[in-house]
Amino acid sequence: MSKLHERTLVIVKPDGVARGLAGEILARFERKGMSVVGLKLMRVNEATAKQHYAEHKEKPFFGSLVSFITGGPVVVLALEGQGVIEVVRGLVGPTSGLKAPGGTIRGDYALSMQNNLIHASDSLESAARELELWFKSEELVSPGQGSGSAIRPWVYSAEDQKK
Ligand code: FUP
Repeated sequence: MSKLHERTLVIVKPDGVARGLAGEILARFERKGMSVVGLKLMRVNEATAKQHYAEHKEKPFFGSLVSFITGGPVVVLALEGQGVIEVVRGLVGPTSGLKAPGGTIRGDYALSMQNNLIHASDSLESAARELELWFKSEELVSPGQGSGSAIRPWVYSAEDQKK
């Protein structure tokens, strides 16, 4: 697949949705030039939450994390673009809102470790696993068919577009 079509999974967690920040957060990704290829508001059931956070199942905060993410609606996004997995992690910032620098999403809007507004896949493997867990294939548009197609020639150089 073209490097411009890398994909990542982003969740605006219940705190972000309840605080009315979903639009603000989505706008940051749109302004960066990324393409939205999947988007929905939904409730998370416990089984999906546990699968999503499976790597943390032995951690002391696991139960609290599952309660938190299932405690209200979330907005789930699939984003596409060159290097999006790493670029989105950079825009989101370090895990704790207390440590995240200003300019990052968590740094600008969060004051907690758990209530840190947003989840973003951290590797190609987790992005593939999480996109599959959260989206049915028919809920995602084809590569290159997401939002922002009109600006793509300005976001990417001619060289980028050959990748
Ligand atoms: P991140 O990749 O930055 O979202 O963070 P992790 O995958 O390390 O952790 C997943 C979630 O667990 C975080 F978003 C917040 C929560 N967490 C805690 O509540 N306490 C901790 O000590 C570590 C993480």
